[in-house]
Amino acid sequence: MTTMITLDSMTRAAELLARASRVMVFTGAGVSAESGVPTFRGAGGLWEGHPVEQVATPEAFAADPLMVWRFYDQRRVNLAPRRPNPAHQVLARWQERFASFVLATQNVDSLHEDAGSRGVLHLHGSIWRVRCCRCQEEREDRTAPFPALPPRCSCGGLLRPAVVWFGEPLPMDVLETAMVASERCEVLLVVGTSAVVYPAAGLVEVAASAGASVIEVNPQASALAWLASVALRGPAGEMLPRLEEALAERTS
Ligand code: BV8
Ligand code: ZN
Repeated sequence: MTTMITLDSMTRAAELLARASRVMVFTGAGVSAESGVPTFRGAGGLWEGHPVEQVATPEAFAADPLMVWRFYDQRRVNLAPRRPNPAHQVLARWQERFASFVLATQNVDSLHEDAGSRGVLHLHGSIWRVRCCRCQEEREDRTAPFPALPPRCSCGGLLRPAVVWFGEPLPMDVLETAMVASERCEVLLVVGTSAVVYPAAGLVEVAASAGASVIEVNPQASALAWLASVALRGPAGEMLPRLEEALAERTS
């Protein structure tokens, strides 16, 4: 079923991109929805079963590492078979298409990389990386499920998911790089985020106030929809391939 959107919004979005040489994309859980990954908020959201303050905070982990690991181990098991959808694939192709292209994501999955994106800015870390609470060693670990929970480091220390929990600072270098890119970009494409989590969502405000044109791709209006000059109100897996087509017509 093709989502009916006003043709002029697709045309206008394509025209903005056709004229841009510095493009930035900011994604959230919605870009992975069509890969079968549950989003956080809204019906059937991931947080529904687990109020976020109970599982995605350092306090929750300190109080009950086993309960928090049960949540993350289950998410890793569910994520393991998931594959990129057409939205991830379009974004991976666009890294060659523009003179400057930066992709920043709030997602902790690796579907952008699996689709071929490189240098992805992971503002909230990665569910596929673990860090030792004792020796701080951090590494990629795809074991799913872990044979025993909570998993331990070779030093005997407790491992934690290398994600950013509520109340924790974002990785400074990653946030800084993303902020600079949002100040410089001519177009910011905001794909599949409710834009309620800060400081990540602040990227949209920084880009807009620096004069970028914001295009939102989301079936619903995000909290920052008012900053968008164009909204493509449909699923990213359908909207981005149509946008790629409309762009090709303008630049062939
Ligand atoms: C910090 C990683 C300070 C873990 C996540 C009041 C009280 C307490 C805290 C705060 C407060 N006010 C503000 C804060 C700060 C807090 C915050 O912003 N809270 C919000 C909720 C109010 N932020 C923090 O705590 C951050 N840290 O501020 O630290 C500090 C500074 C210095 C020193 C010490 C401390 C840390 C925030 C990071 C939290 N970690 N996740 C994990 O994943 O398990 S956040 C979590 O939400 C995910 O990362 C997710 O990426 C992020 C945002 O959610 P979305 O991606 O937008 O997903 P959502 O489900 O919300 O929306 C999906 C969208 O997709 C919808 O719009 C839907 O319409 C759309 N969609 C659906 N299908 C499709 C689609 N779109 C396109 N196509 C489709 N097919
Ligand atoms: Zn260790």
